[in-house]
Amino acid sequence: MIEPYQLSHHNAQHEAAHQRKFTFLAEELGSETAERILARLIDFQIAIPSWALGTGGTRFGRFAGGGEPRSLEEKIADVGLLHALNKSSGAISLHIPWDIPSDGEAIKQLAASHGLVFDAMNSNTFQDQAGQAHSYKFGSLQHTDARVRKQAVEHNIDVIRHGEALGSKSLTVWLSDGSSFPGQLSFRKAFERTLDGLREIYAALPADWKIFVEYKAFEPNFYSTTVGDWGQSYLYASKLGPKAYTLVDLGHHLPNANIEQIVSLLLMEGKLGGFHFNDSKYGDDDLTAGSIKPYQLFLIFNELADGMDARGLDHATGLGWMIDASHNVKDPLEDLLQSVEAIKLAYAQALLVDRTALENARENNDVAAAQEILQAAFRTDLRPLLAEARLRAGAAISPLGLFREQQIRRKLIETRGLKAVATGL
Ligand code: LRH
Ligand code: MN
Ligand code: MN
Repeated sequence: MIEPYQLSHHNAQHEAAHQRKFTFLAEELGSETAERILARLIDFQIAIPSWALGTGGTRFGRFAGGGEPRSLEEKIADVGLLHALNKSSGAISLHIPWDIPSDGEAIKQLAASHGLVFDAMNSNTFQDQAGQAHSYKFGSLQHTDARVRKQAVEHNIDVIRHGEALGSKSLTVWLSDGSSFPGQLSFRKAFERTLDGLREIYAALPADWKIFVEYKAFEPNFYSTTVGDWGQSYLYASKLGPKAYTLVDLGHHLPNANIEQIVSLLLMEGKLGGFHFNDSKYGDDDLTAGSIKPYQLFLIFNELADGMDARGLDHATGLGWMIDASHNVKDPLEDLLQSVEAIKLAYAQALLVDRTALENARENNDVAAAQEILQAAFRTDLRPLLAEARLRAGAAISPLGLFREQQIRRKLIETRGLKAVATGL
C-alpha cells in the first residue's frame, strides 16, 4: 500500500519544517535528554487490536465506512500498513473466534513479512457462537452449570493453542460474567467457580506464557461484575500464581477512578500485566487514546516510567501495550494512528519529568513545586521528537498526512468494496 518512494517523497516534503522544529526543541531539552527519549520512542511498540480495524458501531446502529478487512489476512495487511506509516505498531492482538487462523504457520509468516508479531490472544465467552452446545447468557466461568464452565475453560485452552502456533506469549481473559439484578447470584459462589475455571486455564499455559485478567466494573451486566475492579482481578491473579497478572483497560472504571494510583500499586506488587488503551468520558466509550483526558494518560505514564525503572522492567517489553478501541465516526485506521501518537506522546512527556526534583519537592511537601514539575513536562510540545523518532525508524513524518495523501481508504474501498465489513464488535 505504501511504496518506499512515496514515503521518501512525503518525508522530503516535510523535512525542512520538521528540522526547524526539532532543532529548536533538542536545543531546549539538551541533546542528551532528546537522545535518551528518542531511543526509547523508537523501541516502543503498541499492539493493534484486530477488532478495531473495522467500524464498531453502537447498539443503536453501525455506519460502515467501506474497505474494511474481510479476513485475518486483510487485518494483518491493515496493521502492516499502520506499522509502515509509524513504525510503532509492530504487533497485533487477536480475538478468537473472530480471527481463527486456518493455517497458523502461514499467518505467522505473513505477519512477519509486515514486521509484525502477535501480542496477547483474547478469548470470547461473552457471545454465543453458532453451533455452540451451551449458552453464556448467565455467565461462563461463574455459571451454575458445570457443563457451561467446562465449555468456557476448553475455549480458553483452544485460544492458547492458536496463540502458540502464532508465537504469542499471553492470553487475555475478559469475562462479561456478573449479574444484572440484586439476588441473581451468590457473589461468593460466582467468585469461587470463576477462580476454579481460571485455575484450569492457568494450568494449560505454556511455561513462558502469561495470563492477563481484565476487569470491568459494568456492562453487559449492570448490578455486579465477577471481575469488577482491580482488587478482584488482583485477587484472582494472586491466587493463580506468578504467571497471572492484572490487565488495565482504561475504560473499565467507575467515573473519576484514580487509574494512575491503581497502576502504581499494581506495578509495585509486580502484578501489572498490561493495558488496553482508549479514552472515555462516560463509560466504556472506547474512544481514541488521549482524546478526552490527555493529562490522565500522561499521569499514568508518569507512574509507569517511574515504577518500571524501580522494578528494573524494560519499558518496551516489560508490559503488554495494547489498544482497545471502537470507531463510530472516524476512519478506523486514522483513529488508530491518532491513538498510537497520543500514547507515545504521553510516554515521551513522562520520560521528560525531572524525577530528582519531583522527589525533592515531595519530601519537602512543596506541593506547588511538585505540580509545576509535572505540568512543565506535560505542557512541553514533544511532537517534533515523535516525528524525529519516526524519521530515524524509517516511518513517515506525518503518518496521518501520508495516509490521506495516498488516499489509502479510497484504494481499500476499490479493492475490498464499499460493503466490506470486518468481524468483531
Ligand atoms: C470488554 C473489552 C474486552 C474485550 C473487548 C472487545 O469491554 O474491553 O477487552 O475483549 O472489549
Ligand atoms: Mn478491553
Ligand atoms: Mn472494554
